Amino acid sequence: MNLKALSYKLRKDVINIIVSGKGGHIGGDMSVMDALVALYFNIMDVTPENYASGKHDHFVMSKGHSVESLYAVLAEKGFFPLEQVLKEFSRFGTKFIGHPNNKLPGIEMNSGALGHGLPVAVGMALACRMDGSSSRVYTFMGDGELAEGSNWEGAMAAANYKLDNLCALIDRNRLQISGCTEDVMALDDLCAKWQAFGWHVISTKDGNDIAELTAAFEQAKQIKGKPTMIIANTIKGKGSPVMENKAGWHHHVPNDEEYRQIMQDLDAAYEEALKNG
Ligand SMILES: Cc1ncc(C[n+]2csc(CCOP(=O)(O)OP(=O)(O)O)c2C)c(N)n1
Ligand SMILES: [Mg+2]
Repeated sequence: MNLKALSYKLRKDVINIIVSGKGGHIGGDMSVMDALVALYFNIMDVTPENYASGKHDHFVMSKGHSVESLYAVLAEKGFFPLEQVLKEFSRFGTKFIGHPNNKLPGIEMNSGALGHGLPVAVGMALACRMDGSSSRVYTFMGDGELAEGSNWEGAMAAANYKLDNLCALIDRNRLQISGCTEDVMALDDLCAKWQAFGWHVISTKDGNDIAELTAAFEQAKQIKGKPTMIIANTIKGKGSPVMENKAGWHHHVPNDEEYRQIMQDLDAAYEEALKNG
């Protein structure tokens, strides 16, 4: 499968989900999509078939506001039909709400209140080890999310317990809800911070490059005695200049003209990926 092309097809699904539900965190959906595609299609052992057994790799979407990207990926994996997401997302009484909900197949943890994914993933990784399970635990966080102090308690605990079955990823798009992370709550030197907390750190050159991300996840599997943090240097709104690097597109529903332009850009990127793939 041409995963680069798939990532642009899934971005189009996300745009349609957001337009159908009249709301959504579009910018962070676009920046994290390539990491989700690399994880779900190259790395993680989890399918609709093995999910009920509990014997599979585990994922926590800590940056829960990017749920639309997770819905698109889980639909592509066959956990539920995309048509159902399009029909139900954000409508009254649905399970397809605006943040991850563990009543849905494929979603193990409710999230959305930032800062809880890593601490819970630490507990899941510890539980896997105590059960003698070889399953690995993954969690994706936002960079703005790191302002929550609970992350740093999780960071200490993961290193303390030498959780080499845990791999976290930061969607380092350098924007949060109201502007640049470095203006709102400065994070750099982010690599040095995680290293000081006892983690193996991989900083990607291009956090929207599926091959580079896949190599990073593979490297993490080889690391013994410590957890791994992948800092994915991404572009918020990746896929169309209409959305890219704009804080105002953190949560935004495209109007008709924006929608047409974004879909045209995503189609062009899809075709380009097919040609080069
Ligand atoms: C505890 C908590 N406080 C505030 C919010 C509101 N909120 C939703 S998204 C967001 C910004 C997150 O920025 P970042 O983690 O960088 O996400 P991304 O850029 O990947 O979309 C905030 C403050 C929240 N969801 N949870
Ligand atoms: Mg961010």
